[in-house]
Amino acid sequence: MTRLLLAATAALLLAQPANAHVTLEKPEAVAGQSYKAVFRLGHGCEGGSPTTSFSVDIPDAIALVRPMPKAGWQLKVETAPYAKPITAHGKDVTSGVKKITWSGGRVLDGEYDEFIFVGQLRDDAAGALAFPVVQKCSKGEWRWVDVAQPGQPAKNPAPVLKVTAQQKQSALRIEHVWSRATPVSANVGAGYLRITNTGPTPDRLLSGKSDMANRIEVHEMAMDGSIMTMRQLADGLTVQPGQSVELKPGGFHLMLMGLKDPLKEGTSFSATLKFEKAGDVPVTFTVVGMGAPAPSGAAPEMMDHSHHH
Ligand SMILES: [Cu+2]
Repeated sequence: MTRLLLAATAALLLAQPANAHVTLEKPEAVAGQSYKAVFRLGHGCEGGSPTTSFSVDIPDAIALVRPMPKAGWQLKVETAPYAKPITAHGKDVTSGVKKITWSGGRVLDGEYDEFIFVGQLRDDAAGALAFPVVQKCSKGEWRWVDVAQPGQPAKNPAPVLKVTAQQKQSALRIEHVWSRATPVSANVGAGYLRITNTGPTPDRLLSGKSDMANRIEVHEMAMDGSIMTMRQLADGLTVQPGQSVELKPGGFHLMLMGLKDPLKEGTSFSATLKFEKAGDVPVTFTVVGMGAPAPSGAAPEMMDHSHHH
């Protein structure tokens, strides 16, 4: 129902005014994806004068732009530094095409033609992206550069691309989130859970935060010879695609540093986990008794955590 309503609203918003004579073949795109812009030219200038030049300004939200040459037309590009670099093939690209002009060709008034480029929508691109176009003819020109304001349609509208935000669907499944009660004197606590990565790329648990503690670190416990040691994983804990990682007593765990109140059996507390890609993920820890085993479904205990720190 909601989706239908949204679709209907989008269709209304995208409906081009009757006088829009340069339009984009595909007026919708998703941020972070490549986009092929096909500008459709429907007619010449006033008096039926044939079109001889077509130029388009490239907004900052689209980068790595490459124009498509057209037989019989000269292609000219103007480049400029980007407001911020964009990464392509592992390298930072700091400048690119900001204006494209096709000129020297001829489109008669009764004919149809297309002008094309490809580019990359930035991850943070959003909303209505206007591409100001200047169409020059043998006699006169059209400046399709106006942007509609609320309640005020554009007189000579620039072609507009509606960019929707990237779908940030979490590829992580987080289960068995639990903790253990702490003695009154304790200033640290531990948190355990299982992370499953159902997505196609690795992600990393970096840290966490909660009102219960000053900060939450990711720790690993391991044997150093015959001594059990604990260290913070400064680079976080990586979860590979298709894999599960269990944070459990005796292994990986979350460390609540600077505990503000003792953790009490039978209570729960909320926290936010921070992942490199998935971002902030809210979780709720269930606190079991000091000597109690892990809740059912969680990993079997390997070693009690209370001997550490
Ligand atoms: Cu620890």
